[in-house]
Amino acid sequence: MADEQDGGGPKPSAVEVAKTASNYLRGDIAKELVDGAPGFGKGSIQLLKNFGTYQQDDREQRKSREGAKSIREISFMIRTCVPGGKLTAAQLLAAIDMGDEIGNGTIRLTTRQSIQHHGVVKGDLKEFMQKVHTNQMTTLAACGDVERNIMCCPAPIHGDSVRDQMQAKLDELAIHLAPRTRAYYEIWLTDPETGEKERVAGGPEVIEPIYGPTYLPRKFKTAFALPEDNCTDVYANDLGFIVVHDEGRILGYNVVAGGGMGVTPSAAKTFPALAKRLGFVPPEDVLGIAEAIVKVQRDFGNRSDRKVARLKYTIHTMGLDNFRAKVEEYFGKPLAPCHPADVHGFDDHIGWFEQGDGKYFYGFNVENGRIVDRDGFQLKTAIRKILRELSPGVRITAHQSLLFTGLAASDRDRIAEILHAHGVKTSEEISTLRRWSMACVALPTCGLAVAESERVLPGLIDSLEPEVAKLGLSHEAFTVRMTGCPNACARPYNSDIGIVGRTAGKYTLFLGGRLLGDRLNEQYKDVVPFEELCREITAVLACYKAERHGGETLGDFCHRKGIEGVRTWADEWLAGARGHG
Ligand code: SRM
Ligand code: SF4
Repeated sequence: MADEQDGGGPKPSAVEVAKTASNYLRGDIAKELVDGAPGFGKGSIQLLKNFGTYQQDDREQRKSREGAKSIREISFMIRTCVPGGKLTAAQLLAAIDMGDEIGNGTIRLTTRQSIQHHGVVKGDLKEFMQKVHTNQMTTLAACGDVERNIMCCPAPIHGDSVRDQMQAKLDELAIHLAPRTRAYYEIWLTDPETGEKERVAGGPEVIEPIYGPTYLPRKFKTAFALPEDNCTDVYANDLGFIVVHDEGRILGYNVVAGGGMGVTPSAAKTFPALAKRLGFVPPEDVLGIAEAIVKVQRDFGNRSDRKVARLKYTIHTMGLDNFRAKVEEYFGKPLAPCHPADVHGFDDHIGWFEQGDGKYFYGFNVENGRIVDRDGFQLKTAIRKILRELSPGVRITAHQSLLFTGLAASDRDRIAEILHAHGVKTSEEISTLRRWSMACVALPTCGLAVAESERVLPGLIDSLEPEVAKLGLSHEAFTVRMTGCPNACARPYNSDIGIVGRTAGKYTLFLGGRLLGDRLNEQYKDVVPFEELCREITAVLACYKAERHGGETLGDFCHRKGIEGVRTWADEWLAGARGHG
């Protein structure tokens, strides 16, 4: 229950108070940036998120400082927006260089097609932002209570005018929903040496026409998808546009709203949700309907309790029909009913493909999105070499991986040669299991992690691979998604197998979602020690192998048989009662 204000009505949350007093996100950031302290004050920490910047510390360093619990080595995670995951070789190279020069020597491709750097210290923040700007990219609205990086299928298939039109629509929408505040330029892009006021074109302050002075009650996420290719997990977003097309022409978009994954287990009022089908719009109304939905969320979202401030809760509280009516009022006309088209395919675009203009693209699986050099595994160096030598176009997928585009047929062997020379496998050499797995960042940087994720999933996959092979399931595609807490940054709640951090070393297992992303899974077992995960999952796979119907997918099988049925079967198998224990 939110606190009441003196005059009645719920008290705005601390973040709302900070935003209200911030003068369009400025607050005290500029002042605190040069105050000599290693970090920022509470209000600025919240405002910084709108500039893609999170104050963090390495949680392992914390532990190792005996008797000095309160001392933390503060550094920053910075997220750069990459709308639709589209960038150039030069931009990715610059991002990798910045990781080496200013960050922790790695970069991270995210589940929403953007890039994260970790380990940037306060004194280097401004230089970092200026480099991002020089690289023609931005961190503005990569995090915070605004529209985040908008997702779209990144596959560069020329001659597929539907995909082209969809990708172009994303670009329009990203510009339309971008915050207009000049705070970003004032704080980060002024030149302290020359005292120059702004490096970029000046002009009068523009009051936020869409967001207003307090922006949105919470983060807001949007994705585009094709019915035949839901590679962006459109139903996990606050707002989704599913293309309706016929013979190469986009007829319009089915609009879905109110998806979101994060839950707080201790707060029963929170839940994961898939977006609900709201209505259909022609292409020229995409910007208008998006703006109307954002504004309804701005005006009716909960501003006192951030746990229930996402659009999914606004819809839950208002009821879908009332929400639709309010959206229609803001939109200025009624919404047509949804077209029957819905998602029915999913492609991660991994592998070698013709792109329709005589050239090729190569979908390269980056395990958990981490671009790093380690002993015997020089992934960062290999990617640098590919980018410098072949100058491909680059796309980031919603599965934390890369597409190298515009390649010649002969580049295929060269890419394999470069990868092998650096101890890296090609996408064709990794298992289907690994290809479809993904983990969130979690420890040591994420302040919300209760368990490991990115650092332990590869090992779990190592142990599962032989079990999957023994069961003859090596070619089955199913999603395994792991997170270090229930906030669900790797979207575990609509996957075939979801593994969600419960407490240190222990996880909740979920089953019954699917690759298609249009069904939530259900809790299968709770508080499972990490060491038990391989056995538990193998038992589920054994059940699937024994009892599936025809080409049924893992998620569909678990859904049909029911969680209880799978559990009983798998437990008997584990106990040896089925002769396999
Ligand atoms: Fe996330 C918070 C990382 C995609 C739901 N997420 C965080 C923070 C910033 C932790 C924090 O608040 O202190 C994590 C930074 C960790 C670090 O050290 O880097 C973080 N989220 C990520 C990324 C990098 C995970 C990854 O491995 O790729 C993804 C960045 C996406 C991007 O480029 O914008 C990321 N986060 C997601 C997704 C997936 C998606 O959007 O498709 C979700 C679930 C969908 C959703 O939003 O509901 C997600 N992140 C959350 C939540 C829970 C939100 C909620 O409504 O309950 C939080 C916590 C919060 O907002 O309070 C969170
Ligand atoms: Fe951190 Fe939790 Fe998100 Fe993982 S799911 S990155 S642990 S907030």
